[in-house]
Amino acid sequence: MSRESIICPYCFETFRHDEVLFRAETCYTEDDILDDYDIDMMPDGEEKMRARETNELKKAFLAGVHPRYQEFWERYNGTTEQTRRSTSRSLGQGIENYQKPVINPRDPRMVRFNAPGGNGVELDKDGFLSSVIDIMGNHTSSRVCPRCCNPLPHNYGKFPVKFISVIGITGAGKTVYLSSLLDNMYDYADKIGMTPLPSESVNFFIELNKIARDVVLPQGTSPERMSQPLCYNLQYFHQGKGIRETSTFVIYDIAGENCVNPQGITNFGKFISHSDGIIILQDPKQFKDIYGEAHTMTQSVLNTIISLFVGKRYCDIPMALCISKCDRLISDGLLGSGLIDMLSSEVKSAEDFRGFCAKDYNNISKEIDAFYHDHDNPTRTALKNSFDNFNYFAVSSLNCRLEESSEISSIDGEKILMPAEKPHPMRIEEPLFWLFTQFGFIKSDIPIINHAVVGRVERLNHDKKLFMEELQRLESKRIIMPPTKKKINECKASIDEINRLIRELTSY
Ligand SMILES: Nc1nc2c(ncn2[C@@H]2O[C@H](COP(=O)(O)OP(=O)(O)OP(=O)(O)O)[C@@H](O)[C@H]2O)c(=O)[nH]1
Ligand SMILES: [Mg+2]
Ligand SMILES: [Zn+2]
Repeated sequence: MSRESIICPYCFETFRHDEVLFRAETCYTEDDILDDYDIDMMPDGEEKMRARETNELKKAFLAGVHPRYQEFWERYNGTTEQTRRSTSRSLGQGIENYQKPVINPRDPRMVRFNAPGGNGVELDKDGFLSSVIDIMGNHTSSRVCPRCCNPLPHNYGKFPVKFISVIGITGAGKTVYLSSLLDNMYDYADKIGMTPLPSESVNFFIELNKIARDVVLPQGTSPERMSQPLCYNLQYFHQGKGIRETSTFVIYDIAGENCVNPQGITNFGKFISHSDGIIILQDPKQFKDIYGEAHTMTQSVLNTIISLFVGKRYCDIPMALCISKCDRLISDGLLGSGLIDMLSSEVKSAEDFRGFCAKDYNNISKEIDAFYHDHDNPTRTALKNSFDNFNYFAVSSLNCRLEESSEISSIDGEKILMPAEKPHPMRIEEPLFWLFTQFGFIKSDIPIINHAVVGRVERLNHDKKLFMEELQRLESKRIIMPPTKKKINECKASIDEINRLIRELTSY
């Protein structure tokens, strides 16, 4: 259990568990508050004093958006936080969760100090400040970040956190992917020996973006808006450390458009630069030789990612390049039968234990690499040259017949589609499993193919060629003086070193 500082999943500021603020359930509106003038006019006495006291207290619990919350969301065209009405215990109807008064648990005028000894608030069984009772007697466990006042999910901060960005152009399938992935997480996680803990915010996201037969697909989000981060706790047996652990995952849904324009990079870059893993969803229409639509966005996105992790020769953040909607490529006859067979089969656990099945995966990865070679070699080259830890995936979150519904999208005015049969997602869990192997959470049966190695070996071979040419030039001299002899030896040593590196890299 981590008692270290907590990183806010919104503003990335760090703070201690007992520095959090709370959203109070006690909540008044302007209508509940008396005009000071009316109190002044009351006859002097105890009643007047009590009225003034109560009125001041109510003012402290006045509904309204906290200025720091407001400031955070201004650059994203307003908040995307929604209030789940069925579970909201909000007193005032029509009051959003983010309008509830923010109270400071260290302020005895706002909260009851009911810890033994009456000096402070009570901590939970893990020693965390996770709930308080306000001075009006109402309990709250809605913690918010002390810097940006955004909500912290239940238990957030107790476990180590991994941040994952899912990036893709508008319409690439991010929302459908995340909703399908999270909705099926119990079954997927089980394959690798993990157990997801219930998460109200994730359930709410799935409810809002339900993927099912005869239910309209989610409407797109405009790119400048920021979707709520999705926080998820997973329990597992850490196959590297050999102990049971819980980790928190925070997943961000980021429109690729924000990785190419400067304003977008300013606003969204921090989510990417704080990421421990990245999933890029590439829409099949981005293969321009296939569908004739010129979308070179993927390379711009890659360049932006590289520039966000400056100071490194390679970008070593694990990156899953993932073709979305691969059912389209299949139905359009663009994938070979071998790859189709592999993609159509279920993601399996490793043969002897609940880990990553690289025996199956490596073949898929090789085939998709070949597909990129044929259809989007610039992206493939950019990856091999600049990323030290990437891999290829192809997924379909729907893989079912779609029909037009009668609903019209408020964004592009087109009819919204809906699945006409039960969706049959294809291998959507695989990129996540791969990230887990890279985080060291699970093991794979055999070493996982690493294409970046190929790029590095290519570069080493190129360097070796230059040294060999230099060696030839030096050795061809008629008279070899000691300084030349020294250079020859240096060249030979460099070639030996390169050979050693190549052997090391290709020994898997
Ligand atoms: N054939 C097929 N279509 C898909 C699949 N996933 C998504 N789509 C289609 O792509 C559309 C867009 O998917 P979204 O998940 O909303 O895309 P997004 O990346 O979230 O888009 P924005 O929110 O606009 O950035 C869906 O409405 C579907 O019509 C899939 O696996 N197969
Ligand atoms: Mg979306
Ligand atoms: Zn914050």
